[in-house]
Amino acid sequence: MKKYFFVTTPIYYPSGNLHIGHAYTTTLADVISRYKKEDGFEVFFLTGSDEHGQKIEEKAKEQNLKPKEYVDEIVKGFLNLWKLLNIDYTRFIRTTDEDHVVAVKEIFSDLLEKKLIYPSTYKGKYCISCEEFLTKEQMDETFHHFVCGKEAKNFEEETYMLKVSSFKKYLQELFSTDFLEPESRKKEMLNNFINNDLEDLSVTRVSFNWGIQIKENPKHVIYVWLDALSNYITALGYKSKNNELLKKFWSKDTEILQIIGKEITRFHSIYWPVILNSLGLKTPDKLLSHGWILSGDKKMSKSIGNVLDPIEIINTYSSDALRFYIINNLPTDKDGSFTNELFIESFNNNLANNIGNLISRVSNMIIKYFDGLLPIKKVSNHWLVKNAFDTIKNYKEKMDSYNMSEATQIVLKLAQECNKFIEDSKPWTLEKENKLEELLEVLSVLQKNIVIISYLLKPILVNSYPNMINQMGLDPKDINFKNLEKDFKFKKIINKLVLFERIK
Ligand code: ME8
Repeated sequence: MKKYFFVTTPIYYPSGNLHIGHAYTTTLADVISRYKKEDGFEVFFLTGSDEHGQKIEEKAKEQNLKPKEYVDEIVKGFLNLWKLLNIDYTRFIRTTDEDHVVAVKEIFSDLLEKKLIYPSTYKGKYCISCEEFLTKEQMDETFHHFVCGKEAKNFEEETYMLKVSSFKKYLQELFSTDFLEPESRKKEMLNNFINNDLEDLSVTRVSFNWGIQIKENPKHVIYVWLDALSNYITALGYKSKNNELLKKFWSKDTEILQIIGKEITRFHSIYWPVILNSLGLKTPDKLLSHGWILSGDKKMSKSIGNVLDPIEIINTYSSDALRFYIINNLPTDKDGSFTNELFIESFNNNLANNIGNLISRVSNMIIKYFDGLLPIKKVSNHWLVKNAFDTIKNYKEKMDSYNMSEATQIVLKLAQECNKFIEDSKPWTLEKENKLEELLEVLSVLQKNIVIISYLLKPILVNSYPNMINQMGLDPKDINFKNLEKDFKFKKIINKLVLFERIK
């Protein structure tokens, strides 16, 4: 039976250029998407830009541009970054895309008709920078938002409200499942919102224009979050004539993973399921709410201005190096750091000294001792090859539960074992003592293991993978999960490439 996988990132605000934080989420999604493809899934990977709202309207005004002109420029930068970082999305949705705009209007009308949206007024505090109505728990005593440090403004406006409060029981049931990860975030949502004052959500605004107008009362534009969250289904053709993609990728049999940063967990774990439930659609199987990349002890963020530019890092090192650091060094269940020192240390330890060194030692020995081609030798019963087969199984278990950092570390551990195996078995001595059968076995074991290691790192090391595999005398397209444990027909190794040269 065909397996389907749908993975999404948040759609980012084009209120400035993207930084390492955005690269983090998008790389997580890209790596899991590439892994699922290798594992036989048909995959739809969605990312995009969240272009409406007061903040964007104000930014455009500062530059004397129309909002659309302003976002068009910034979005070009998004696309360029994703290209440089090898992000292989299926669709890049913009909330100004015509099909999205039409569908959001329909969604609003549908919910209004079902009386799940009703006209009202809203009074409270609003953070423009985060486009979020704040509760008192989210601000300090001078009304500064804990997340971005900006002062929230008084807000009183005619608005339409979504009846979130009547979904308390539904949400409590949803939160008794493992749909939201990590567990700590679940508790936070239950204590602060669901089991506390579960308030209705304002879904339209009248004090600015840059948004999707509702048909029923054109002075209202849809408040960014109803517009933005809907992208996950409008991108698949929800409310359009052609909804083949929706049937495939938002069905009960599809595995749906949504990856977000922890500050938008409330929107994705409470309001989004309420909207989906109101529309009669299933809730995603997993909402992975990852921690922040910090700069010092603060969230790296556009509004604070303490950001690192991923393009600089890609140009200085490489996109594979950045992808590797993100996946290996930034586990999703905690906050993480990104500094030049940590980045270089991780690159040198893991990619240069461990993986790169292993590949170059083994390919050099195959060239030196066997003229680049080992006579066929079956090694699948060797203990180290058996370790590699276990590694495949353990890696898959971790990847299947979206634990990409641990999956990577399992592979790195195998590479360390291989390096140690070289030290212990001393192939150079075997050659001197003319123990050619033993030498052949050692090198055949290592060659087989390097193919496995390289293949498991393929979703991360997109540009390096073909070189890693060529360096072992194989063609990248010859390898897949189905034949990974079988015997390969290696070709003669000619090249001596230096992969992952140490950063000085
Ligand atoms: O919130 N560490 O857009 P946004 C880790 N448009 N991840 C980070 C990060 C950091 N320091 N900074 C940003 C929005 N991110 C809305 C989303 S979705 C329907 C609408 C990542 O441009 C992380 O994924 O502020 C976070 O959730 C997202 O960027 C916020 O991007």
